[in-house]
Amino acid sequence: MLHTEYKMFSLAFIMCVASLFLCNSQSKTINSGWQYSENKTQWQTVNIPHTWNDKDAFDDDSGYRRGLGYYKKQIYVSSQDKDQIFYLKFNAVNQEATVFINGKKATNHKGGYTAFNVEITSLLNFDAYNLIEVEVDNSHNDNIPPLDADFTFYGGIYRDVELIKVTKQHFSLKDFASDGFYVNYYNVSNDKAGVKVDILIDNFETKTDAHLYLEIFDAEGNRVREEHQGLTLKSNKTETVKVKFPEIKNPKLWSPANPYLYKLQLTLSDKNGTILDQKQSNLGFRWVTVDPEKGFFLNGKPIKLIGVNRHQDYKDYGNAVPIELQKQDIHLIKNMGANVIRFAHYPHSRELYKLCDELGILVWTEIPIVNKVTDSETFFEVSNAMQNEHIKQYYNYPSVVMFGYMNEIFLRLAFDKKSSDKEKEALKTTTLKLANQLEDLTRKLAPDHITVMAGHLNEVYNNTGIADLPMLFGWNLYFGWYDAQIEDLGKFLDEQHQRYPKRSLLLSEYGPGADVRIFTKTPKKFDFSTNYQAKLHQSYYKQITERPFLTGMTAWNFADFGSEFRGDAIPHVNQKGLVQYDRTPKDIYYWYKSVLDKEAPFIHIATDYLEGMTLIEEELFPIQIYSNQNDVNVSLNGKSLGDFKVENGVVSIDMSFKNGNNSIRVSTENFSEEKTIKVDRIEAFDFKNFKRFGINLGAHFNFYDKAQNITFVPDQAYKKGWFGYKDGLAFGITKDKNQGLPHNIKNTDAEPLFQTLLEGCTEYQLDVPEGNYKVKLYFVEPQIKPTENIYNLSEETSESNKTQRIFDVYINDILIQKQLNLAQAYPEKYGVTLQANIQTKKGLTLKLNAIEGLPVISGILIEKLD
Ligand code: GCB
Repeated sequence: MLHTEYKMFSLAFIMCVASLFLCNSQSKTINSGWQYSENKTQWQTVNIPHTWNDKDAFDDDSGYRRGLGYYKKQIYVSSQDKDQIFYLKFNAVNQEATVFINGKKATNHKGGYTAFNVEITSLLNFDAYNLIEVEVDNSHNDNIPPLDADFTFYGGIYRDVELIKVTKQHFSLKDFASDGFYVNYYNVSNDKAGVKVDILIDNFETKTDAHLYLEIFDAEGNRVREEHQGLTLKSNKTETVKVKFPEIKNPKLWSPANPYLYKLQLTLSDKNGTILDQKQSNLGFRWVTVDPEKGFFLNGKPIKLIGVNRHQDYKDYGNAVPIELQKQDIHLIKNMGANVIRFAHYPHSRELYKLCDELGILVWTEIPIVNKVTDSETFFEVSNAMQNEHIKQYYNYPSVVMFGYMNEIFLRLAFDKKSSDKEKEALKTTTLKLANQLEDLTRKLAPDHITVMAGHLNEVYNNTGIADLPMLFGWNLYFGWYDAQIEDLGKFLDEQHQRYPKRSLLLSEYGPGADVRIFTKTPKKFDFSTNYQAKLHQSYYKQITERPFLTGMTAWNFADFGSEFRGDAIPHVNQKGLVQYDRTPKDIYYWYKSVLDKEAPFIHIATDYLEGMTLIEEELFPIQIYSNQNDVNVSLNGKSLGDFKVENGVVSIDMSFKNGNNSIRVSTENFSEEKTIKVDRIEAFDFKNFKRFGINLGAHFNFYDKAQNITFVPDQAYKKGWFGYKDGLAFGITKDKNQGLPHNIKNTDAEPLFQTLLEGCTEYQLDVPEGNYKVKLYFVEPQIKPTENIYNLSEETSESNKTQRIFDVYINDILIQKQLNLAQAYPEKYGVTLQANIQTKKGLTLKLNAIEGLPVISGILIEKLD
């Protein structure tokens, strides 16, 4: 949108808002000063948005509180308003809410991600304070989706609460908490576009005459269409009024490249012209289709959908995230160059969809029926009600083009080792029955939208035929992570396309976990390195864009997110984000920008992790440079390394860094980017430049430990004049398997240092020169049964071998610790450190003398003392 257009549009919008104050209906948030309690005895004052799980979902392995939470608040209602109708609107309460007004039950609502309204007029006392009480429950409930999923089900009132006061005639507040009107388009093309609106009007009085006035404004604020209608509203009924505008000639179409919005305003007035109620909506002229051969079409033109999935939670806030912070996400996603967001796995705040309208981002939105269903009647009812709420509340956003209702719905079934075949067949039948109901409902309620569903890598979606129900089927594929290799993605999709040529496909999820503290020259599956993240995303993008039949791809996930039972490199967090949990972009975010955003020249030097990097020996380190330009010139420490062609958004250069500060400069015509990185370059034999030296035992990757400001380098077999293990085996992810690593290690943030280790190592040698050293050793007991994580099950986890390990620790034959028994002394997964000062003539030899079982060790840090 041009700047001036935007200004005029804002002006029109301000005028609409201003007229709201003249109108007799109003809504205000009542978010501040609620009382909250877990037990109804001790109360604390909180503001909405609020959750009670922002801390306990991250602290230890004991789960998070799933149960009841009580909220209360007083509101004063004046008798001046005694002719008004009052509603409370709860924009989201997770997951079941029972509302009481002055002690009387007003409503119960099931489902934590959609809004609900409750009419409270008859329960109010006028010229008095009125008590609102909300009993919230986030316990596991077999009747409310999601039953099970890879994200935390934070309990609380976590979106706005509104007090709505309306006159007796108003746009309906009873239709699944929608805005009371639904915008449809007809005959939309480059030449013309029509708008039809279905409006529901509630009358809380006897037969009344009223007047309905609908206007369409263009983005410049010009009124381009208007319609009037006289109404006679029946006594105490909801009236449906249909208004069809004549087509608008030469409309400006809406698209991600040009998100041109018109505005619809609806005004309801009484027979004297007094405004009773007023509503607005964005209008965007667009139409979408999918083709199994040619992909996704917007306004008749092919468009490859490339974007992200988003979860709504945020570091330190749980799901109770201030809306302005959430809006930043949408701006970040747009700035990355994405043209699509899948709001996973539930409807997010409505404000964000509105922002997608304005910024130009296509939207897939869905309800949280995830992993499994139950066959209870209530579960079916709640699911249907949820989809009604979802579609009706999100219907009018032009950005919303895809409505979904299930994610990986056979995941639990696929990993179910207990049920009989008969039970499994019954569950399939139930699932299909619900899927059919929801598909029919979605098509009926949203006939111009694309219906969608996502499945995981399993034949069951084909066998049962469930994948053929929606108009577009999304595969969530983790080749190169949970399954097989990165390169297998394309083969799988080709095969599916060949077998099901009539099915339209999207890659609805993909991505590895990545921790910005982990980096390596030899990225491997499951190592959480940012380098592996780069490798996987870069290859996936190529594989998808090469295949025109695919409608597109949405990365899993835009941001790291909370999943309480998980243990990645940060406990309780799923780290597949393109940005961190606090939204700091990881390098991969910038890589996407370099391939997607062609607007202005862009360069990014991918050095997320190089803060205080330690390099050893004569190492060359591969540095990736991301750019949307064709060629870049690169220099290191003032010396040109030459011109490089950018392919698939990347140039990768092996760089030789000197000890100290190194400056990398990348330039194109008229544009350049520079970064300085500090390198500790430690060399074999003389250990030159060595002040502190850390080794990440059993690991092939570097780990940057912020607390100690040091990079622990990868481990190696002993080399003369240098360092390494003499025996033992790397344990953990270095074997290309997640062997049930110790997760959520107490008293440390340095999980990746502890998570990889050497098992059975009896001797470790460092050939340091003569001197006085502080030596710190890191240990953890790894034989702890991994947390049940169905997302990791394709990696075989072996039952722990419970033999205890007892060993003596010596450095240069000095006994540091007798009979170290980690399991006994530190039963709760403690990250244990031992420290000693050692004076040596030459070298440090660490000995772990086994008394019982195999000794283990995770890390070594030595510091040269003066
Ligand atoms: C999936 C799920 C998603 C998980 C993701 C993962 O397939 O749909 O909810 O978070 O995998 O990271 O394992």
